[in-house]
Amino acid sequence: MSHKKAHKAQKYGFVLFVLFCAITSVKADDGYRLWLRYERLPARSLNLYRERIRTVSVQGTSPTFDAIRRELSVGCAGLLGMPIPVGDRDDASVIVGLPQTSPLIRKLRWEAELKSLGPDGYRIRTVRGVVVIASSTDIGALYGTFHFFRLLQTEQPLDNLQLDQAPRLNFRVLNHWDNLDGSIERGYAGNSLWNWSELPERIDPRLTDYARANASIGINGSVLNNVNANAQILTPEYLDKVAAIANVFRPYGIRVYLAARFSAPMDIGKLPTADPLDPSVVAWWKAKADEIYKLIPDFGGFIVKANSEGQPGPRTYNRTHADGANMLAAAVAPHHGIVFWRAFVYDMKPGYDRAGAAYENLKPFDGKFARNVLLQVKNGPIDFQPREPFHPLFGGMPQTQVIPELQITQEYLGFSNHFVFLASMWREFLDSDTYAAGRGSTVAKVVEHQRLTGIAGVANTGSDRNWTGHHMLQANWYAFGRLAWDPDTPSQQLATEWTKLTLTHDPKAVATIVRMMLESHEAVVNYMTPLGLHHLFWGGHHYGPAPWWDTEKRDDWNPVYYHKADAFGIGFDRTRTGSNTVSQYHPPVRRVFSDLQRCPEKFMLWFHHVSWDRKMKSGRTLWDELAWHYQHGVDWVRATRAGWGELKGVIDEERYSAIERKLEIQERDAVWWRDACLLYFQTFAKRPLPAGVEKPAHALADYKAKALDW
Ligand code: GCV
Repeated sequence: MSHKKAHKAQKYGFVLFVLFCAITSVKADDGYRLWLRYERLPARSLNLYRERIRTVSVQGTSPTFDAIRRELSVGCAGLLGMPIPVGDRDDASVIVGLPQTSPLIRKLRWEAELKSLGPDGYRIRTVRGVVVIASSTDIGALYGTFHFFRLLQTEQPLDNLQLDQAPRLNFRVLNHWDNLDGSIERGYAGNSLWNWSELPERIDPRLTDYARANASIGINGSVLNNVNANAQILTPEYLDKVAAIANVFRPYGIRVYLAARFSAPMDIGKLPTADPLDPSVVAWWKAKADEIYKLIPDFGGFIVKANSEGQPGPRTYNRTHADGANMLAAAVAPHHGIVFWRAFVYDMKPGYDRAGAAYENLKPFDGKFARNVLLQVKNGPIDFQPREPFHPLFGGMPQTQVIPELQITQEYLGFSNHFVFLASMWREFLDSDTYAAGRGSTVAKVVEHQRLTGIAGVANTGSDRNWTGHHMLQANWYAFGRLAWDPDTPSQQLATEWTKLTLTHDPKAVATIVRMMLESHEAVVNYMTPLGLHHLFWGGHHYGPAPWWDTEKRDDWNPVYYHKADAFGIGFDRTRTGSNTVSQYHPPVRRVFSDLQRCPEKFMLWFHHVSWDRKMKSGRTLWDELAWHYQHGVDWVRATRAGWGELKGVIDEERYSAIERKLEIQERDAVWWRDACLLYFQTFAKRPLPAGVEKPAHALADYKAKALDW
C-alpha cells in the first residue's frame, strides 16, 4: 500500500472508530456534575417527556428564581436533548412560582396548603396537563424544581402528580472540618473548597456548584471551619471572606455557620479570660455576633467543641457546659441565630468507660440549655466506628433539643478508598428504638419531635475533581441530604435514586449497583470490626488495623482498651459486672443489651466479654464465627470486584475504571484487616483458623511493622 493510501485508510479507520465510540460507548465523565448530570434520558422516556415538556415558565424575580431559571434551561435541554424555551408565560407545560408571583398559581388557591408546608415546603401537581411547582417561598420553589428533576431522572410519569413535600428537620447542615491553611481534618478528597487567600476578591465558581448540589438534596446550612477551631476565622479579615461565601450560598438557601473557639475573646480579643460568666466576655461575644450579622444578616450561628480533646471551654473556668452554650446563645439570639453545642466530651478518669462519658458529662444539664441551643450528639457513644449502638443521649435528655451528628467522611471506614454506602448504617441508627416514651420511640422520632430539629453531617467533600475522592462515595453526601429532609427514607430508595441520577439508567446495572451499595456496610463491618468490636485502628491516621496498639498516652486511645482480648475471650463488659454504662439506656433497651442471650450478635462484643468457645446462633464457636465474619468481608469485596467487571461498557470508562481501581485497594485492605486481626486475636484464642478461612500470607510481626510504615 502506498504511503498516501495507508494514510487514507488510517484516517478512514479513525473516523469509523470515532463513530463506533459515539454509538456504542458511554461518554467519559469525571464525576464533577454529581447527581446533576442532566445527560439525555433513554429513548423509552425521551419521547414521552418531549411531548409533555415543550416550554417552561418561571414566574418570579429574585436571585433564587434566577437560579431556578438557569437550572431549568440547562437541565431540561440536557435531559431532553433539545433546547426547551424557559420564559414566564402562563401557557407553558411546566410552571414554577409562588401565589404572590404567579397568576396561574394564585388562581389555584393553594395559599393555605402551601403555608402549612412551611417555608421550605412545596407542591408539585399536574393541573390540566400542566406540571405546576409551587411554594410559599423562593427556596421552596427551588427545592420543588430539584424534585421535578429527580422525577425526570428516575423516569417517573408526569400525568398525575400529586406531591406535597416539607422537610422533617429544620437544620440540615454540613460540617466542614476545614482548616484555614486549606487542609481538612479527616478529609480524603483533596483540600478545602474555600480558598481563603483568594477570598473575598476572587470567588471560585465551584462554590456555586457546591451550593447547587446541596440545595438539590435539601441541605440548608454549612459550617465552614473545623470544630478544632482557629479563632482567626472571627477576625474582620476572615469575616469578609466568610461574607463573600455566604453571598454565593444565599440564593440556594444555604446559611453559613462558624465553629467558634471558646477562647476567642483571649486569642483575638486580648481579654484576660474567656470565662462565660465574666461580663467583659459576654460583651465581647455580643459585639462579635453584632459585627457578624451586620456583614451576614442570615448568618446561622456557632458550633462549639468545648472541653474536648484539648479544646478550651467553660469547664476551664469551672463553669458548666450550659453556662458556656447559653452565653453564646444569648449573643446570637437577637439575630435569630442558634448554637450547636457538641456533646463529644470524654475527659478520661482512671478506670472509666469512654462510651459512658458524654452522657455523664451532659445529662446533668437536661433542661438547662437556652431555647436556641441544639446539643449535637454523634450517632454512637464512642466515635463514628463502622458500627455502634445508638448514643444513649438520644432519648436520654427529654428537655433538651438533641440533634445527630453523622460522619459522611470515612475516618474509620477506609477513607475515600473503601466503597461503603453509609445510608444503611444511618438507617439502622435512625430506626433504633430508644424506648424514651415507650415502644416505637425511634431515634428519628425523638429527633423530630422537638421544637427545633436538625441533623449534621461531617462532609466528605474536597477539591478533588469528583468532590469525594471516590465516585461511589458521592452517594453518601446525597443520602445524607435526602435523609435530613426525610429521616424515614429507605436506603434502597436512596441507592436507586442516586444510581439512576449519577451512574446509569440500565435496569440490570442499576439492580447490580444498588445491591452492592446495600450490602457494602455490613461487608466493611465484617472485615474491620465484626460482632461489636470497635476502635481496632492504628491510633493516629485511623486507617489500617492495629488491635495490638497500647502505647498512646491515654488508655482510651488504645485499641487494647476496647477489645480486651485475653485467654478467656474478647469484648468490653459494659453490663453490671463491668462498667455498667449499659444502664444509660432506657430499661427495655438496657435489658436486651445486658442479656448475653438477647443482645444482638452485631453488638455482642460492645457490651460483653465473651468466651472464645461460646456457641453463636450459627452453631459456630465465637472464635470460628469471628474468623468467618472476617473471611466473609473479604469474600464480599472479591465478589463485588467481579460484579463490577460486568458493568464495563455500561458506565463510562472514566468512572468505571476509577471505581475498579478503588475496589482493588479495598480488596488489598480487607485482606490486611482480616489477617492482622485474626493473627493477633489468635495469640489469645490459641485456636486454629476454621476451614474456609484463608491462611494469612505474612506473620503478625509483619502486620505490626506495616501499620507503622503506612
Ligand atoms: C475534629 C475524632 C477525630 C477528630 C475530630 C473529633 C471530633 O476524635 O479523630 O479528628 O476532631 O473526633 O469529632 O471532634
